[in-house]
Order: sequence, then structure tokens, then C-alpha cells
Amino acid sequence: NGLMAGKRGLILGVANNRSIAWGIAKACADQGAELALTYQGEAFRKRVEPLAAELGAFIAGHCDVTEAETLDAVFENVEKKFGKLDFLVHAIAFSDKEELDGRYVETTRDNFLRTMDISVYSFTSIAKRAEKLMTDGGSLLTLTYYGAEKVMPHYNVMGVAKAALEASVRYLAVDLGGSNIRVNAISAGPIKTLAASGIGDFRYILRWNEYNSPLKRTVSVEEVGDSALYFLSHLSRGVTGEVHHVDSGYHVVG
Ligand code: 0WD
Repeated sequence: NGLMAGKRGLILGVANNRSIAWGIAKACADQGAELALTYQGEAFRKRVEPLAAELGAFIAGHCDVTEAETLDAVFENVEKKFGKLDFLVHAIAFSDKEELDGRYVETTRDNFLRTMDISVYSFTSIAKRAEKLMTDGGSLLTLTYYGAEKVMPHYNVMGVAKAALEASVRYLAVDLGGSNIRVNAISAGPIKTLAASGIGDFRYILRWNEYNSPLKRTVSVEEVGDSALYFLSHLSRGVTGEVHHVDSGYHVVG
């Protein structure tokens, strides 16, 4: 342990101890990283504070990506505390639960725009802010899902959003490459989290992955965390614009 020693990172999207962002935060802290976390509103503050304390992480404040001023405040706090940033994890997505069921064609314009704003545009707006603090180069990582590539039951507008997010990874990789900032995504297999509980028939999706993936099981947030270490550390210094599957191999058969 010490792979991340001396590295300072901001992790967005810890809602509770089941969050994928939490699995990544733990893996980074175990390897010596210094972390900043955010919470979305007062309700999550109570959950995130003890988790941050567990890792000795700094709380950079309230962050709602639909309110640009909260992002500005978070980056200002990070700059004051850390001076610079080496890595950033974006583990944020949202869509109206009602529309993660039934037919994609029923998607409303309002929810389409909101889903794209929170789940796609936020990564670009965060990347822009992070670039200024990544003065020694850096690594940005976001989370995506196989529903971007193939139609998955109930994933609907979120699948369309993840496809746009994966395209953003490639465009951002080009824009930020000159500053030695790498941009990658992990496409995680299904994991029972708060966000996943909004997806219709999620238990069926979990079981389907267990039966059909090459490893015959689902993945854990710890496994996603360990894979994230590769992208956030110098080990992947030659890699950018990549979408890497951490899904027990499901994508080769699904
Ligand atoms: O099976 C899964 N759980 C997979 C998740 C498979 C593949 C990918 N992912 C992705 C998700 O789409 C998301 O991008 O991983 C990322 C993290 O999701 P998670 O760990 O599954 O879910 P959760 O623990 O709920 O964290 C997502 C958090 C939010 O929680 P809620 O439950 O309130 O949606 O994203 C945050 C919030 O903390 N979030 C926001 N943060 C700032 N501003 C906003 C917002 N407007 N909306 C949601």
C-alpha cells in the first residue's frame, strides 16, 4: 500500500456506504490518497460525515450539479485545502424513477433534459473546473453501464445518457490530453445501490448477470474500487479515452 501516496483527489457521488464512489474512496484511502468528498443536501450530509471521518477525508461541501454555484464553492474549498488536484471521480447520475420502467419511447422532454444534465453535462462541467487544479497532470474517472452499448430492460433514457457520457469521455480525453490529464470510464456491472433501486426489476437484472457472466457472479464496490486504482494511479499513465468493463465479463456474452 502506497500506490496513491501523495495524491490528492475529489470524489463526487458518495450517498451512503453502498455507493460505488464509497468503494473507490476506500480503495484510494487504503493506498495513501488524501481525499475530499461532497454530499448532496442535508439529508446526505449525516451519512457522508461519518464516512469521511472513517477515511480522514475532507468534506468539500454540498454539491448539487444542477446548481453551478455549489460546484464553484466545492472547487474553491478544494483549492484552499489541497492547492492542487491529482484525480477526480464522478459517480453521479439521476433520472425520474417513473421512467426507468416501461418503454423508452414514453420519455418526457423534461426528464430527458434533466437526466442528460445531471448524468452527462455534469462530468464536462466538472472536468473544466478540475483542469485548472490539475497543474501536474491528472486522472478523471466516471462510471457508466452496459446499457449505453446495448438495450437493457428498463434502463431507457439512462442508457441514452450513458452513451453520451461515454462519448464525452473521448472528447474530453482529447481536450485535456495536452495538459497530461487522462479521462476514462469504468463500466460497472449491476450493484445494489440507492440509485439502482430506482431501476425496474433490478433484482432480475442482478440474477441474470449472475447466471450469464463468465465469472458467474456480480461485482462488488470493492472490486470496482480496486479497478479504479489502476485508472487513478500512475499504473495507467499511458491510457486515456477508455471505457473499461468491471462486470464479471458480462459484456463478452451479453
Ligand atoms: O448497478 C449500479 N449501481 C451501477 C451504477 C452500474 C453501472 C454504473 N453505475 C453508475 C451510476 O449510473 C452512477 O453514475 O455509478 C454511478 C454511482 O451510482 P451508485 O453508486 O450506483 O448510486 P448511489 O450510491 O445512489 O450514488 C449516486 C449519487 C446520488 O445518490 P441518489 O441515490 O440520490 O441518486 O449521485 C448523486 C447522489 O449522491 N447525485 C447527485 N449529486 C450531485 N448533484 C445529483 C445531483 N443533482 N443527483 C444524484
